[in-house]
Amino acid sequence: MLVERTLGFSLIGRDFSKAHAPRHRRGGSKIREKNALSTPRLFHVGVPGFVQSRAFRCIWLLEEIGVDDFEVVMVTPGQPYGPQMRSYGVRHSRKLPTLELDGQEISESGVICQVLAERYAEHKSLLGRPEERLELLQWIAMAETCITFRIPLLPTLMRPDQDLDSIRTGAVEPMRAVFRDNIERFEEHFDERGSDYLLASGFSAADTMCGWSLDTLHSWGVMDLSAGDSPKTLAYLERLRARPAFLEAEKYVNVAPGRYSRGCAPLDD
Ligand SMILES: N[C@@H](CCC(=O)N[C@@H](CS)C(=O)NCC(=O)O)C(=O)O
Repeated sequence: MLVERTLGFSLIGRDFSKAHAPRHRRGGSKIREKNALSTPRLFHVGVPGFVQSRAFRCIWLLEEIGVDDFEVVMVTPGQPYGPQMRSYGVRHSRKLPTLELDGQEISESGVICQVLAERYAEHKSLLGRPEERLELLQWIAMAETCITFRIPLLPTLMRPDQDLDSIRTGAVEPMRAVFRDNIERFEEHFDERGSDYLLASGFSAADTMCGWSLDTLHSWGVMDLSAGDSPKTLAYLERLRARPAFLEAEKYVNVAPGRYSRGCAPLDD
């Protein structure tokens, strides 16, 4: 299988032995039945109207593909994620998203999106064409780097003896300039390509990755796409937000901590 080739080990036949291990439900997804795959389980958190963790990218991707059989565990915001996930059997990961898949614990939203896209590629490919692979991987990585605080600004931000004004001029404004420049990267891309999505071949995992970044930073006002100089990137974000799979994935932010199956249906513990 593609996913096994990527990871370099077999994902099939591994055992979940923990108390909250995902159920391998019968009669679920046609995709799962056909390939005898286990149920992917993602850990996620959200604060309504403010933020959804990067697990959003992965749930959105599963929705785009049409995977019926997956589980989402919502943890409690504001409390360390590691101990909460450990109560569900996660051993090492402390960050969201974490994916449990066939006994493996997988971190990093970009890796998770790629692994899931490869796993279900036969059903619907969100990996673009073979000749777009390099581009796909670059966008997947850029989704994280375009929203990261620049390292040289961090010492300024973290100094204990400074007031709000000096933080603003020393770290926040320079960072805004970096974000503005990052938006230009998207704007140039859509200017040159004239495509609706990042890859010329259509919607892909690159869009679920960069889409969360643009959506989050635009909502926070950190990357202002409405300022007038990035109309194509704004239109791109609006296209993404209108996708039924995006709207489905948004629902989890409103539910209480606990386990859910697709469509936010609560699962018994
Ligand atoms: N590059 C990682 C970033 C993971 C990350 O920082 N996740 C946040 C939530 S979206 C988190 O777990 N924060 C808690 C912490 O840093 O302790 C990814 O893409 O998954």
